[in-house]
Amino acid sequence: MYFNKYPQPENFSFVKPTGLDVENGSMSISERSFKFAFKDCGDDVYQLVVKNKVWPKQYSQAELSEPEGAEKLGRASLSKRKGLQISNEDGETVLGSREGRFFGVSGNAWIMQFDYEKDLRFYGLGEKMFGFEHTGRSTKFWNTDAWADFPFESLAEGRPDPYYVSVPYLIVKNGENYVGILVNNPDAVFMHMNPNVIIANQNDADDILGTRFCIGSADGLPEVYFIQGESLADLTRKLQKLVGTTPLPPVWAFGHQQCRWGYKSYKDLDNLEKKFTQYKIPNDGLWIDIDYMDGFRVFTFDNKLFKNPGKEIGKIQKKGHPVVPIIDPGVKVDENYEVYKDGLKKGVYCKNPEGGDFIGFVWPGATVFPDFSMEKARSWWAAWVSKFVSDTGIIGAWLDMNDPSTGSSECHYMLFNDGKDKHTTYHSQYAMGMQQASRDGFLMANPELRPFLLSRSGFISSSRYAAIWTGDNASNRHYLKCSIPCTLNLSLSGIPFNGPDVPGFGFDSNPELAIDWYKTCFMFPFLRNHSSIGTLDQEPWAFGPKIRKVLKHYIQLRYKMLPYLYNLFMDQEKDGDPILRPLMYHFKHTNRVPLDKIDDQFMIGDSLMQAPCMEEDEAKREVALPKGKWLDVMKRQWVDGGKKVMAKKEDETTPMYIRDGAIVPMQVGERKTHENTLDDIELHIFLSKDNTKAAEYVYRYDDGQTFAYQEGERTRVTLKVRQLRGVVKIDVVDRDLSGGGLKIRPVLHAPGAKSVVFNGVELELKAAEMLFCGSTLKVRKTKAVKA
Ligand code: NBV
Repeated sequence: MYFNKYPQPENFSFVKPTGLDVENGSMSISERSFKFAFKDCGDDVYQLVVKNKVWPKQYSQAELSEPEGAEKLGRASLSKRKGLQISNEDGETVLGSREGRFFGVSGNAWIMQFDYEKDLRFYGLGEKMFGFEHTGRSTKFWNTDAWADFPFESLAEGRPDPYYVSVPYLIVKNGENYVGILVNNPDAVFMHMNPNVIIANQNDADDILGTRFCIGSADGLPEVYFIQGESLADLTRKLQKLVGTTPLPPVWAFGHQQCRWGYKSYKDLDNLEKKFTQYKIPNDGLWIDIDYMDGFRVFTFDNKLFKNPGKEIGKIQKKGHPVVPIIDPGVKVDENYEVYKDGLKKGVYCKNPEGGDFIGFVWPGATVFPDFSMEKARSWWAAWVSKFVSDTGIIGAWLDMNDPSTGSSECHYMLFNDGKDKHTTYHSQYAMGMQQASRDGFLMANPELRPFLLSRSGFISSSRYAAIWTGDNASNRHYLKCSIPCTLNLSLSGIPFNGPDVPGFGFDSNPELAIDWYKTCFMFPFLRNHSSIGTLDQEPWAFGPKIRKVLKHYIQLRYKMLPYLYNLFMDQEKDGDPILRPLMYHFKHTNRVPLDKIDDQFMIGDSLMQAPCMEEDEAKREVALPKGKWLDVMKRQWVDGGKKVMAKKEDETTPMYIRDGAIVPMQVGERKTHENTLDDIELHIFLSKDNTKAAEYVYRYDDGQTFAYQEGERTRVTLKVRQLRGVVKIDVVDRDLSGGGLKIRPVLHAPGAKSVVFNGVELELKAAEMLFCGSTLKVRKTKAVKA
């Protein structure tokens, strides 16, 4: 497979208006006949499926919510002359086929070309390394193992593409209108967003044809969803309904995670636990990498490193640190190894074209691979995972190398479905099969516990099973800067729970970089410190006391704001809004404050906005501040938005802006351990002097680990806040204490407030200070009250 050469429309034959029979759902293209169905699935989602014998079945195992199949075609239309059109509420066309290029084929490959206008903007595409807005790019979707599939020298400052995760989902922005195009096809899907590249790797060559905006695939059933959205938020919610939202993870998954390729023994875990306690740095998961295994045999432990894994893991977990082992899919070929023998007996491995088991060369040497495309292999794997979970007491796992990485063995010889299906039918879904089976295994062992799985690769809808970390990055500013757009686009593409290795995986990190990386990512949905073997240590204390103090502050702050993050995740599960959002998710792009290409600022929920300093020697940076009033945390002042402002780079602070009217639940005081007190919170209320608008916030908490919340065991308190003539009124307007009682401690960031009244009772206000993002904020607090 070539990664930077793409199918081009010139090599396709397109259906002519005379060959398109819309009434009967058939078309002919140079002597070949195709059947098609274009239907309205409800909720402004439209599905096109084209059938022909070269695409015998739908190989995609993406779990999409069943389209309803209404008769009408709502905001979409298909006609001989214009091809496919999607319009907005007012009937204006947002996306339309390029004339005469509605659908084309080239052998088994297919393509759809659309009208390109220079105002169109492109986003999404799942996990990509090339920035937030994608105009001018061509890309493919094919899960890769970046460090093995691209020349090593090209990685450090490069933008390897395709990357680990394949989500062929393109967001097209046309003014304030949006259309999402989801290609439900596991083969090598490609997309052109008007690239100016004709000769591969020659960026200066002109695109002589100009309007190259296409989607297609090298093979496989053309099943394409078109989703119309009135805003980016509306579109994202509709996409999430289709692909499924991410089930609420256990609360420990939102804490800080400590990992390193090299942690491998009980001694390492014990040592880490002691260090976090000694320095009063909160941390949840402690992760162990491949060396804990006996000769890299999956589901085993090296008995010199763990004498009694169950007991030793239990000891660490009792102290509040879930131990998260890596699990690779490859099974060592070894006649004396139970797992291998069992799989052989059950016939669960991928085949080669000669009918033998496909052999790859990964950590254990010669390795076979469970064929997750088959139910029997998924349940076989689930049973082994379940046993591993029961034997060790683990409550989460780290699924690596599932791209799948086959080492030096060409993966096209790896066949699926007992050798009947070629490699391309399942390659990019392999990780998802492993995630599904692993989640099933955890649930078999502990049906009441929410498992946490982290995976390297993924596919459409895989966020139902596992979170994603964005693979092997490098400890440098290039990857630091890429981390924001990469996480934002994954978040817009149906994978909201994700994050990079902080402060960088490959090569050595350094004090300044570690600080900038933590300041940037401390509120990312997933936060894990992970580094490669052979690199300098980079635990939060590794760079000395001065740096430790700063990193500790940001980690503590994440824990302080954990109730906010956790509640954002509950919203995600219910409505589909991601945690990290681009500014244009909430604000309009204007000429004064253009937002459509901003990739170095982001929103955390709808209340907090960060604009981190990521350059090495910058003294200050420009920040786009959308309309409205903001609390500039560094300046400790309310400032007017609707313009660009400057922020200084300082050692301990970071540019953070809080929206007027924001209500942010936080844990009490400074957080020194991972322990949470979700039933006793500070309620931070941010109000500029003249803000008289009512604000509402729904605070929820549950036991943080089981599914009991689905049976109603969750506390839910709706609060209304309003400031009028210097009085801040806080009222509980709805209350369900099914998960337990709730104590609230209002904290005011409201310079105009003279008094505060909670449920009709005036509370005494006391002046206090609070260290927030390195800045000492003057606040006023009241005593705790019962909700
Ligand atoms: O298991 C070792 C590493 C792991 O630390 C990393 O996070 C994975 O992305 N793993 C890849 C295999 C080695 C890659 C060079």
